[in-house]
Amino acid sequence: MDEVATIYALGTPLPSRAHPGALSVIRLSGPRVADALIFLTERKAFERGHSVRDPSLPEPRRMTVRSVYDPLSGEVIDRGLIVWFEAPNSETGEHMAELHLHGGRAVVNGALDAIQQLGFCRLAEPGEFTRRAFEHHKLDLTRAEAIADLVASETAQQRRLAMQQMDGALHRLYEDWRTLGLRALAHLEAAIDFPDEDLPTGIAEAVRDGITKLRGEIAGHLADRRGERLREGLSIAIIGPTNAGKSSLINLVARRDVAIVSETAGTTRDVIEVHLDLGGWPVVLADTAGLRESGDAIEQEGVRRAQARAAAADLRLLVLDATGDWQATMQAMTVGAHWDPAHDIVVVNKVDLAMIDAVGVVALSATSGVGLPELLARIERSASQLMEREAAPPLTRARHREALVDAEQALGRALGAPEVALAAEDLRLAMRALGRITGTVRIDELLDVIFRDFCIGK
Ligand SMILES: Nc1nc2c(ncn2[C@@H]2O[C@H](COP(=O)(O)OP(=O)(O)OP(=O)(O)O)[C@@H](O)[C@H]2O)c(=O)[nH]1
Ligand SMILES: [Mg+2]
Repeated sequence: MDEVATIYALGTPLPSRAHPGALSVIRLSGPRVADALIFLTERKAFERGHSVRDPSLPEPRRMTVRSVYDPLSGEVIDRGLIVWFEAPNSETGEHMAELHLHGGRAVVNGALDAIQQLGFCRLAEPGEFTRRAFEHHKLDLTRAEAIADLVASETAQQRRLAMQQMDGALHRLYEDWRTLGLRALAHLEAAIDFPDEDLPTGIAEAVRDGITKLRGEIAGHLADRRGERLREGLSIAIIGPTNAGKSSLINLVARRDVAIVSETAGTTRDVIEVHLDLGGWPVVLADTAGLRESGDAIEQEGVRRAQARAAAADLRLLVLDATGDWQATMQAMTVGAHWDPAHDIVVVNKVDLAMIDAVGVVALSATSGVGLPELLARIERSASQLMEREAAPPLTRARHREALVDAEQALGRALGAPEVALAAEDLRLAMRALGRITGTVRIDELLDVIFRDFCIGK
């Protein structure tokens, strides 16, 4: 068997001339971290091939000031804070060390070169620290994914979701389901092993009820799109008749000219998107083509896309022109399956030109900004209603969704199976699918892809 390599990597961004950092952190993990620490922090120890101090390692998990030396020349590269973590009490479960150095380019390059010169460490591959933590049972896959999400999170709500998942909320949910399923499976297997003694009807019913309940919970979880919305952004479509001021509105909210505004009706043809943080909610706001009957083929296509976007959006803003008969347009456009009166918002624009007197709608002047605070407050309110936190943590990744769909379908087949043995087989498949999410059931070729995927800083 190959010896496990001692790996190292810069954990903070590589400093550039334009962006040197105050600090940079280099991490090491693996069986020879203690040697590396001694050779890097004791001058000439590398030449001698051993340490003179006793005990030469700093106390574990305590920051210690040390000079870092070039092992070959003995030159001081920097003086910084060193931490030694003795296995298994480290993030990866292996011996680990952190070098907290000054964030200059020459310091970082000098220290990385020094480690390379030791000859027994290699640069970590993408995701390798996380993978080792997983191998040593320090993390399950959902927690590892949560760390990647936390690093990538841009809004406060995304951060909260990632923290919840990092605390193990999803891990517990999926493992609890698996435990329930495995218990039912044990009963079914007992029935197969002792076919003559019929399963007491009480138990058969309990097993059936258990599977039905489990399947219902998974289906409910699958129907819940909050987590994916939070990761990808809540999608909001701005819709309405031509010339109502939809593009003016997106420019106002985005505080820059993302869309062309003109008095020519039918200006916007394509869907234009901006990513925003509204009250901590990540939002993808989309401007669309004005809705009207048109002879122009390009504009017709724009209208078709606008309608598709409106239908697919989580939230719609209907923009109307206060100088026209906006009540009639509102009545015509707020009917049908795609309009959700509880969350969708009617915006009556151009109130600088015509006063309006109406309740339930937002009065706005996209040119002056009057009414914008009310509009933003309404969007935030709708967003938090749509995303309302329930007791159960939401599903966050397509990878989980796929496995849950497999599990749910297998449970459905188990319930309809004509024989106990077939039901048990389907139940086993369902439990395997659940185990794939947390990594309890290992699929090695999948793991490679997953870890490369959530490698931090890539
Ligand atoms: N006075 C006034 N004019 C506005 C206001 N909002 C938009 N306009 C004007 O209305 C015209 C149409 O604005 P747009 O933002 O291009 O309208 P649109 O809904 O995107 O139009 P299409 O893309 O053609 O569907 C432009 O001349 C804007 O300057 C407003 O609040 N007050
Ligand atoms: Mg427009």
